[in-house]
Amino acid sequence: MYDTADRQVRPVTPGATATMYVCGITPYDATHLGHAATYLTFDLVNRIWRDAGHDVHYVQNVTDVDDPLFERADRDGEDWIVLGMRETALFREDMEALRVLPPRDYIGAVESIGEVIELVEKLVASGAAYTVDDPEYPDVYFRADANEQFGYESGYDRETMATFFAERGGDPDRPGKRDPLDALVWRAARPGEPKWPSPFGEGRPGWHIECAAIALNRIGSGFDIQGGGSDLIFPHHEFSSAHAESVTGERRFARHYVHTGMIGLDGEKMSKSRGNLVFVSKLRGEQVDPAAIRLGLLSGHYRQDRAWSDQVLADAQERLTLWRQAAALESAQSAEDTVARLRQHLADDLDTPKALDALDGWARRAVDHGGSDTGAPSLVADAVDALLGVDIAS
Ligand code: 5CA
Ligand code: ZN
Repeated sequence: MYDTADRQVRPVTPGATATMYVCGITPYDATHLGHAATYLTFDLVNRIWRDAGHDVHYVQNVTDVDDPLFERADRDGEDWIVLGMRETALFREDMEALRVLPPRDYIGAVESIGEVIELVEKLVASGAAYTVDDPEYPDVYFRADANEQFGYESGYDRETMATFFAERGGDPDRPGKRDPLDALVWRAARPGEPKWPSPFGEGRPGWHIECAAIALNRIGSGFDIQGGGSDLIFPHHEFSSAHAESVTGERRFARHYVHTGMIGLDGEKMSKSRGNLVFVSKLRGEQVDPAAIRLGLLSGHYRQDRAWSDQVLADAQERLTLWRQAAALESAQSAEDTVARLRQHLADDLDTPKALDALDGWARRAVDHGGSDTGAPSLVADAVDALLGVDIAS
C-alpha cells in the first residue's frame, strides 16, 4: 500500500491480528458517495487480510459531538443527539447495503469522553498541552512542536500546513495560543453547547484527540493502517498521531497512513458545503443495485480523485450483468489464473481497475465461448464475493 508518510508503496506486514483505524463519519447528514468510496477502500483491505488468514481488529469512530451537528440540529429544531443517532443508523444501513464488513469496534465521541480526558491529562502533565490564558474560556491546546518528528505524516511545509489548518477546522487566530498551529484538545463550554465535567473545567473534546484516544485504547500504538480521505492528511492525521506519540514516546503512531482520493461530481469535490451530493440512500431508494454502486466506485483507483457520473453507474451495471451471466453458466474456461490475478492486482496497492479488467476478460470469454470447467463459475463468484464484496451468484 502507498504510505502517505513515506511517500511510497511498500508492504503492509501485519501479525496474526491485523489492525486498522479508519476515521468515521460526522453524522449530521446522509452518507454520500465520497464517504462510501472511502469506506469501500478500507473494506477491501479488511477482505484481503481475511483472505490471507489474518484476524482483523478494525476500529472506526463516529464524530457525534461536533459543530456541524449542533448547527444542523439548531436549524431543524432537533436534539443533536437524536440527529446523530439517526444519521449514524442510516450510515450503518447504507454500509450494510454496500456489503461493507462492519468494524469490530464502532465508537462514538459521546462514549469516549472519559478516554479523551485521560489523554488530555497526560498531555498537560508532560507539558505537551497547555491552557490558554482566558478565564472565560480556558481551552486546552496541544503544542505543534511537542514532538520533534511533527510533520512527518503529511510532509507539508509550514506554509502548506497553515493553509490547510485554517481551511480544515483549525483556529490559527485564537488569542493566547503559543503557535497558530497548536491544536485544540479540550474546548471550554460556550453557552448553549453540550459539555462534560473535566479537571480542566466543563467542556468537550477537540477533534484529533478523539481519534487518538479511540485508536490508542483499542489497537495501541504501531497499528498497521490509519485510514481516511486525503482531506484528513493535515491537520487531522498529523495531530492525532502527534497526540498519541506524545504520550507513548514512540515516533510513529501508525505503520501505514493510507489516504483515498476525493470523489467529485460535475468537476468539484463532493461535499456538504458545496451541496453537490449523491446520497447512497437516495440511489437505494431509486432501486439502484448496491452492487453496481460498489463496482462503480471501485472502477477507479482509490488514490485518484475521480468523478461520479451516470455513465460510471451505467458502466458498472453493464459489468455486473456480464459477470452475473458468466457466473450463472453451467461451465466455463478454468478460472484459477483469473482468481490469482485478482489477488495479485488487489495486493498491488488495491489496483481495482486491473482487477476488474481481469474479471471482465474471464467473463466475456466465458459468455462468448464457454468452457468445460464446471467449477469455474462458482470459483469466480466466490472470489468476487469474498474479495470485492460483490454478490454475482445466481
Ligand atoms: N468524522 C471525521 C473524521 S474523524 C470526518 O472527516 N467525517 S466526514 O463525515 O466528513 O468524512 C468521513 C470520511 O469520508 C472521511 O474519511 C473523509 O475523508 C471521507 N470523505 C469525505 N468527503 C469525501 C469525498 N468527496 N470523497 C472521498 N472521501 C470523502
Ligand atoms: Zn478521525
